[in-house]
Amino acid sequence: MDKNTLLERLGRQQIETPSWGFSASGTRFGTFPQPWSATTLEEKLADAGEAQRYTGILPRVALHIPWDKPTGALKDWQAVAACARQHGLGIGAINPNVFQDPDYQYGSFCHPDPRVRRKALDHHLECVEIAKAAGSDGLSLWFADGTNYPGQDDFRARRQRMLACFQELYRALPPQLRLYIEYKFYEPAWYHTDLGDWGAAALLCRKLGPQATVLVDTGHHPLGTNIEWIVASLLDEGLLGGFHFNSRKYGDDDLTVGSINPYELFLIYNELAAAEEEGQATAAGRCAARVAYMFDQCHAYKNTIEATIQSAMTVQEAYAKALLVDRAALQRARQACDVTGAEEVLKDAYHSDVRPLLRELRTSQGRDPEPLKAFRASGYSERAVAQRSRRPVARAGAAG
Ligand code: PSV
Ligand code: MN
Repeated sequence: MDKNTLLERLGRQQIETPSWGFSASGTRFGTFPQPWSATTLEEKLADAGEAQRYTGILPRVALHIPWDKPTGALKDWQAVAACARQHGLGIGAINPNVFQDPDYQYGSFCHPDPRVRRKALDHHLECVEIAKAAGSDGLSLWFADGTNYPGQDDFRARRQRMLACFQELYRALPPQLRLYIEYKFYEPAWYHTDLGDWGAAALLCRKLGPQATVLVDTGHHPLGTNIEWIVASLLDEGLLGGFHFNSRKYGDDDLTVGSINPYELFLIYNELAAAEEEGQATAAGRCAARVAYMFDQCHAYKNTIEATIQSAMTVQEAYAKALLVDRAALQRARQACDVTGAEEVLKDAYHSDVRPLLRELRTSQGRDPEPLKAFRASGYSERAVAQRSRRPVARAGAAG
């Protein structure tokens, strides 16, 4: 690929930041106060705008409802969207929350009680209206639904209840709004989860229609799962809707993307870049062109904006390396069953130093070539600490 095409493709890379990634977070055992962390929606948008200003690839913020409902000066969704615009941002995916209210102890869309299912569905319908008002084109859906002991509930009845709720939700979607249906194999339910894997999510999408797609959260698989193969399979089916990027060592750790497994991140991007190159000619190519990329990370130990900028730089590097894969050589090696040769093609790209290329990209966009260093030198965090540190820390939510 020539350098101009490379720079042009890198220049189009975009990732959404999660509003909750800028607030104080912690572990399941507690939330840690961080003097710089954002408490209000205005502060989250300001911080997200700062991360965007330095990187240029984070133009939208995903919101979690009700954590991010308008309050105070932001009196409605138009005001929220206007505030985002002031910070150079748009509103990304709207994330309903049916996992914290005590009514959802035994499930939401799968709950045996129709009253609870109705409440969960109404919340989703409210989120459709929020998406319309805030200018978002996606709902990102995650369900904590599952059971904790054998025999607790009827698996098939739960599936049918979930499908019925989804069908009503789907009927309420305007044509531009996509559903990103997220799966997770366990937690908070320990015996079974109703949307436990990509197969369950994909089957549901098939039953619903083309606006329903699967979202892959990289932290939501059993250890050792081949995520790049899942990505390839979903692309091939035209069902890959989006990502929640983060990194993990043991469970759903929500660590900074690429911090533990950068080669895996590269291999995921390799599948995406290969599909992109097929363009409109294949289902995978058409699907890849519409994937919604998002971070879903909690920064309990790092400065939140620094961690976000670091994440943006990491995904830029992973994507740049994936674009450098010599596809013709890879194809030749595969065709000849040259296993070592094929792997070496990938390793060659993976070991390339793409940082000079990315510095050139940023300079051409009028940005500092070293976003993390530039942000650290800017004094923004010090000013935020001075303004925010005397306030009580609100738990803005961080289920991970
Ligand atoms: C669940 O673990 C999840 O990944 C979902 O995306 C939620 O919306 C998010 O975490 C909340 O932190
Ligand atoms: Mn997630």
